[in-house]
Amino acid sequence: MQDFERTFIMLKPDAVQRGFIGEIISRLERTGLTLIAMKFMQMPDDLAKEHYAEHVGKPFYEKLVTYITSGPVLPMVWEGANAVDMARKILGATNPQNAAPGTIRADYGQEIGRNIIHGSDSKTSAKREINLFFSESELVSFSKIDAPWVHE
Ligand code: DAT
Ligand code: MG
Repeated sequence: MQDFERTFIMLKPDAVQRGFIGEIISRLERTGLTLIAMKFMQMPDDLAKEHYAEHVGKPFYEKLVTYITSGPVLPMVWEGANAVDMARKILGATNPQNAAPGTIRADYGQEIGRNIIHGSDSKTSAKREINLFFSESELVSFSKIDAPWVHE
């Protein structure tokens, strides 16, 4: 089996408030990606600012931080073959109005400022974001029993 990649995925406050936690996790699970860490938390302001540091100064930055700290979020780490790109495809385009049907953002969202879910955009950001939300000991490495039926 190939070397697995890890990606950081987070359900945003709208996904939590609208009751889509279970459905969205199910959609990720059934792709064969493996959940190796999760938390349920109200994101502190400083963590939100660090998470979205690349967007400082952009016109939507303040609203983005307000949105992500407006209610509980559910940060997760998922592992699998080509996990970063695969998850981005499953999430869909940033703006739900441009996202392909069948993607999470298209199926659950209407607006870019309420786009349901976050996913790392590269291996480098995945590493940075995972370290921001989880310590090494919180990442649970294990072999899933169906692995030979998911991977060659
Ligand atoms: P993504 O979340 O797809 O990686 P991003 O990193 O460019 O997108 O932006 C982070 C979040 O900021 C995004 O999920 C929604 C919000 N956002 C991005 N571009 C925006 C814009 N032009 N107007 C309003 N919100 C925006
Ligand atoms: Mg991004």
